[in-house]
Amino acid sequence: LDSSTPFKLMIITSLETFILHVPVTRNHISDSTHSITHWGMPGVRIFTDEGFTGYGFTGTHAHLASDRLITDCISNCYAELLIGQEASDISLLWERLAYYPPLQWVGRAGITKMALAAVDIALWDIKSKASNEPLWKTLGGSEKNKVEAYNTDGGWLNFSTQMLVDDVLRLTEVDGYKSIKMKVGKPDHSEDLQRVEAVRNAVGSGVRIMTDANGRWRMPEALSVASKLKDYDVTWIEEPLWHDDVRGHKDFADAIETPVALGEMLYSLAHFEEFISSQAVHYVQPDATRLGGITETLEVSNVAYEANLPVTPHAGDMAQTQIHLSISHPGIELLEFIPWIKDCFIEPLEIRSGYFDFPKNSGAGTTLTEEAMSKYGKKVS
Ligand code: 0YR
Ligand code: MG
Repeated sequence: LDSSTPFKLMIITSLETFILHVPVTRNHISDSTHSITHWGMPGVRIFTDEGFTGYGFTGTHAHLASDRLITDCISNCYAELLIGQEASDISLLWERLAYYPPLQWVGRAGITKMALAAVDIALWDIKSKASNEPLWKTLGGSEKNKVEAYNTDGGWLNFSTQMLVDDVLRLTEVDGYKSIKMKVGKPDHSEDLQRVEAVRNAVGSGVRIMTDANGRWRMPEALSVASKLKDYDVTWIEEPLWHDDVRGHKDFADAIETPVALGEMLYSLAHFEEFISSQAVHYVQPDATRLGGITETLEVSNVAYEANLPVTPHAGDMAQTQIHLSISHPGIELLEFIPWIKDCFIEPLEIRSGYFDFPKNSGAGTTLTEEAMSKYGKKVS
């Protein structure tokens, strides 16, 4: 190749937003703070003059009015910053959107950030489709880097103890998972410990159990329940306190033996840096659908890795796209998985004996089937 050959440009020509509402397994699930029947996927398709189409989406509780705030942000505010631009200039476009004066004025977190996540993922999808390789390769990943899956879909708080035990046994004994997560945060705290004990007794000592309180507790109950989790060899307690409380999580982490996991509700690298430098977190859980996409999740993962903290991404995308960055990042060995949306994609994720298969198609794994678009699609406005 002649070194003077210019790179082929891929100009963004147009974009279209979408909103899918996909049913969860068994009609309805709850954790301590949320109760849902569908997973929401507000997202965007970005078209280029080279014929590559990028798909990106974020994850919500499938509430149409709030999902539309995200798609409106993309089509009414971000679109004019993207159309006519070079699609592979991801860092430049990320900055342009994240620091766009009128939008950063009204939101450096929440809706604007989740809209940015969808756009960033779609741009990475285009970039790796144009390179004709899966995103994990574009990001420098290797097939030597196997990623373990832990399954959250057997551990919901609305399950009876019997259902919980049956489901966890199916996941571990039939499907081969070596790590599972269960929810805590029942109104009656003794019930939390009874459920953890029942699961530990059922699975024996060879399975990792993670627990997740989804931000429910106040400090006294957090300390009282979590101080006993060590008796059941629990790998981590996730989101014991409300999401923004750095000082509280630091005090909590100092007081109990079980490590603390959090991050699924943090919207920026700066927020992660605060938790990490305050030693308020052990397992760092960035989510590419809540941070500004793949771009910012890689930055968070680097900061955590430097601080010798394991990175275990939260799956707002149900792992569909974060499997790629997990394969590529040395700090990530374990990734959450929930199966709700996998069959919406051209290449559904597969898990074998508790490990993710390596995606083979080019792109970020986000290309939706036409069938899913028409079956679960909602009107965007
Ligand atoms: C349901 N994983 C989580 C679900 C789950 C949430 O609200 O989104 O429980 O994603 O906390 O760690
Ligand atoms: Mg969680």
